[in-house]
Amino acid sequence: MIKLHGFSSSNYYNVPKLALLEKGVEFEEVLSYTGVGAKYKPEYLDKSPLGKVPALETPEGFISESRAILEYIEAMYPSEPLLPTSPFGRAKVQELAQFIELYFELAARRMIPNLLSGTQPSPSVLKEFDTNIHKATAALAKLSSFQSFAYGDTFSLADVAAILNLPVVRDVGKRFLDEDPLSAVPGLDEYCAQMEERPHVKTIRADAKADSPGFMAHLKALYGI
Ligand SMILES: N[C@@H](CCC(=O)N[C@@H](CS)C(=O)NCC(=O)O)C(=O)O
Repeated sequence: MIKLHGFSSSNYYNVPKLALLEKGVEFEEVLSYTGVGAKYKPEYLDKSPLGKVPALETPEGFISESRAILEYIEAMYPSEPLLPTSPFGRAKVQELAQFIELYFELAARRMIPNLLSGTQPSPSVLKEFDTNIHKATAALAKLSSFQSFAYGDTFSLADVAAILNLPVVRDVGKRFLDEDPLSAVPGLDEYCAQMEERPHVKTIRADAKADSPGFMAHLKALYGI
């Protein structure tokens, strides 16, 4: 059976996890927090060269990078597809997923340490986030109208990206900008509420909540935060 290495509080880990759950693929979860190196799981570097989460253990070896893992999952388990059949549709889903990761998740990620440790980000980082996120928010509405799904009329990898990454951006915005930068995207609130009702999204949220004390204890033990 394939094994997914990582931890359930990680939005990147949850990307392949939600894909596997939605596709009904059996898999085993192997707990591994971030911060691998001399003090913690140095052997993990053989699974994921930069020590990043997630990593997928397959009969042929390990795969790191969530996007590559998704590609493997989709090719190996084609039933319950998470990509449309047409080349154009596939590209549009990937466009949206990549857009969300690059211009939302990565913009907010720089402030996740602040969110976790209760510290203030540097004013220059915050200003850059503020500028970039408002630009990206206006552009997002051009890529999706967030009706029932982010793209087309079935659940896809665009929904996986949206429902796992956009809430983090909202948390960062509300905490450090005193506003939800995504509130201006038409349809997004209703869409997110609907996605949260999906049974596998509920599992992801419940597992993240259950993992949170362990992750915080790990951060404290490793970094003192
Ligand atoms: N590009 C990677 C990013 C994964 C990533 O940044 N994961 C975080 C956890 S949410 C991590 O491992 N951070 C530790 C680090 O960057 O050293 C992917 O798509 O898998």
